[in-house]
Amino acid sequence: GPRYDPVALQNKWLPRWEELKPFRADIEGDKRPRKYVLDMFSYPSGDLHMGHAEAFALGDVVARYWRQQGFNVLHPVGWDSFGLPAENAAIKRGVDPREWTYANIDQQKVSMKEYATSVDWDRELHTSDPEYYKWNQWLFLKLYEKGLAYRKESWVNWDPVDQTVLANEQVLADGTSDRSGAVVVKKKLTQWYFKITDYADRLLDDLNQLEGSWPSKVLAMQRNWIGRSVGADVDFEIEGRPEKVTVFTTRPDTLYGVTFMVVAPDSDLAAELVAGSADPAVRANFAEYLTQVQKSTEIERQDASREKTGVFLDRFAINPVNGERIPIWAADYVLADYGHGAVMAVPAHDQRDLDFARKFSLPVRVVLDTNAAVTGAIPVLPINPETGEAELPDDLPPLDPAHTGQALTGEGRMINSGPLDGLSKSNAIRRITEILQAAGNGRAAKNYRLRDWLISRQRFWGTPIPILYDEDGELIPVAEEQLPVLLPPTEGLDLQPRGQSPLGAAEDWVNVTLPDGRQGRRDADTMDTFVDSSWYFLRFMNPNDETQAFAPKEADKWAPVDQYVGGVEHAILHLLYARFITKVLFDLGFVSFTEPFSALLNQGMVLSGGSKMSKSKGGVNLGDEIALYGVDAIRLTMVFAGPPEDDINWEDVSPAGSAKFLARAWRLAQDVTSAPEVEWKTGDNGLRRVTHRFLAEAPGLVESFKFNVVVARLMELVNATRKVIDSGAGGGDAAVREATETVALALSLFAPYTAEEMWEVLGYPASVAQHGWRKADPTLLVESSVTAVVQVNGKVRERLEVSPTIDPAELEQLARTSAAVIRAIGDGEIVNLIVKAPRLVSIAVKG
Ligand code: ANZ
Repeated sequence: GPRYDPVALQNKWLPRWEELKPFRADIEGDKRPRKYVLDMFSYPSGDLHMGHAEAFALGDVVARYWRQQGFNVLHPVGWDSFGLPAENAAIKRGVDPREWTYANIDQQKVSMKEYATSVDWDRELHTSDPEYYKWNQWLFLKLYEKGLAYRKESWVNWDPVDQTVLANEQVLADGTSDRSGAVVVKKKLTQWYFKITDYADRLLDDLNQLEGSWPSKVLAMQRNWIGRSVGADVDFEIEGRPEKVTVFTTRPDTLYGVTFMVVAPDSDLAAELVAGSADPAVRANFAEYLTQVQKSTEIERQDASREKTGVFLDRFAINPVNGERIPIWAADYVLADYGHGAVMAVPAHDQRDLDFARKFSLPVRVVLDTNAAVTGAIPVLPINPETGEAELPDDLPPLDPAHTGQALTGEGRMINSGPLDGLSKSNAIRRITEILQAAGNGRAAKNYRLRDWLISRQRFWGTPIPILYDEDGELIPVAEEQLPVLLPPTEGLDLQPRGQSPLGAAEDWVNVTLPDGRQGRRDADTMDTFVDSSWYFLRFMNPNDETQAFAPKEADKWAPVDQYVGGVEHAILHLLYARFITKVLFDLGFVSFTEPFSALLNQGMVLSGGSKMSKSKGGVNLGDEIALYGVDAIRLTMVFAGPPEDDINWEDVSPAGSAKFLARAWRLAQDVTSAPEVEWKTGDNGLRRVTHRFLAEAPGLVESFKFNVVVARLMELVNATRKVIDSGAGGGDAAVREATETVALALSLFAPYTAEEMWEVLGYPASVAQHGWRKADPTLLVESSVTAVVQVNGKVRERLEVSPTIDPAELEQLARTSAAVIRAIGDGEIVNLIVKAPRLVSIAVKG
């Protein structure tokens, strides 16, 4: 007979689908309920790889499933096509980044189509098209109007290899660039920022809405990134300076334990304070220290184990609660852009301050007795009858951080703290905040780890920032009607990174006539590509709309995205930015929801030899695997390997096994001899039960992402069907057709080519993807028998196969007549007998 030939099936069905467009979302007229399923769009840096193959297989199961369940599904595709890799490749090869980018897109597109992702190709978008990036510029102007886009001169993370600024999020934990791998350095530049910090509270609090539908790991990472700290701002007078200096502290309770103040060496405050010192040696010392500090990364500076360094600024502050005069130092463990860039140092209770105090011989004063119990009164200690003094138990550590080197960070009772004495830590925090507030030199305050989003890039291949400057540097936003500000041709431009945007050298482009006729210049920087991806999900409803970024009415009908699928590497950056922009658009009245992605699935990675595959490290090539086993077998292997969020070690799975299984399934359809009109009821009852159990269980399993379990059950169904065919009943049995159709419907989620072919062989028109799932017949779900257990004095003595609807009296009768039960009762007297039909008979016997 014919042979299962996956490549032939691909060649047959791919063009048919192009024609039929079975995956088109109906944006307007459709009455069906809607679902929006979105895979994180891909960066066109080369052809699709195994990682894409996993993510797209998983997302596609979800999209195909909801379609099958009767939903009008929007499952679009786009390309995140601006960015450095295109520019770097273009520089290397001397071509326009456009050429490289669009050639890669074409290649990925062919592969994605072959991979049978059920996307609506009519909605494809590329962020590097002027039709798209025009709306990035529109978005920028909206943020600017709202005061959410601003320019600031500041120290920025500088990638010395790519010669560009990096967002904090792009600096890896070891202080290197996530782009080039170079060690990131600091540089002072005037840059554009988006004021995401205005949204810190909402970004944090709204994560609660996503609990249960986003991976808890991602929620935790977002919370940690936003990093809200609650405490107080305290104002310190400075000798010889009219203005006070404010510090942020999470521990205002320790205010009586402050013995010095530390400011960030790279803050304006440090420079100003040291300039006020009369001692030239102090100023020289500071200057030298600052140079040294600027060579270290933020990550190094936050490393608590690092040897403390610092210099005395020859200035003094006054503690507002006790009037003490404390020296002011500059040290790099204090960061310029956190809190107020200055701290009140409490060495007894803060490890960093203690390390610093020990290094520079500064005083340490304990203000919290961590040996005292927190609840109830200070414990009554045993009194030594000879000395008459309270005796500390031996196992209590002495309150001597200056000598032990261990800061006292635990709970306790306040001491040496005037009005706070005797209070617990939390009560002291409350009390001192009130005291400060009443005296006007402090107040409750919050701080965030989150920084504003730096969006300027000194590179060519991105969205031009729609801002002009006059000769005085005065800023003029480009009028909305003038958008898009198009990227110029690359001809004659040197794209080589030089620390300034290459656009600045495009004379014809950068020099403009201002609206009032004067001469001006364009902002030559381009936007971070995370701007592009922060709102792309809103563009898919009307990707070709020339009048607006997106249609608010359509956006509200479809968004938020019901299921977002993508890698955990986007746990912070992309997701945080998309959440922020969604909230901004909500505030501007463009959308009526505040979270972009209702549910998130992070697929695991595909590993080879235990390590992540990548272009540089090599690994398994997707194209080769597809050539060997076929698309369907690869897709099936991806979903069968385990829970979607787990990594897949490609050596541990069997695409050959998947192909074999698909051939088995396909052969069932070949062997069915009955007509589509055959009466199901006449079929083999046992097989019908297996089929209907599967029909009943599969949807719940898919919805809880147990795709691998669905495949396992499907294998059982295929085996049961084969058994009936081979048992002599043959392919004419109605139950065989019913089971095989069910196999095809289920396979359409995982192995679309095989499923489509089976569906045609079974006598139906394409496409199986448009056919609904079948409802299970409840009468076939009733179990035909259950096991009843008979216990005598708690011990199981008999198991009986009985009907699930057995009468309790009948069950008791069966139990009483069982030989094993009679033996167990022996001469005893039955004192109690409980029947719980159909599962249990429990007999209590005495004597
Ligand atoms: C006094 C104190 C006493 C502090 C104590 C802690 C413990 P989080 O939780 O990360 O918000 N701090 C404030 N601004 C800083 C800056 N710019 N750079 C480095 N450290 C800074 O940390 C807040 C605490 O970190 C603040 O509370 C302050 O030290 C320090 F027993 O103030 B604390």
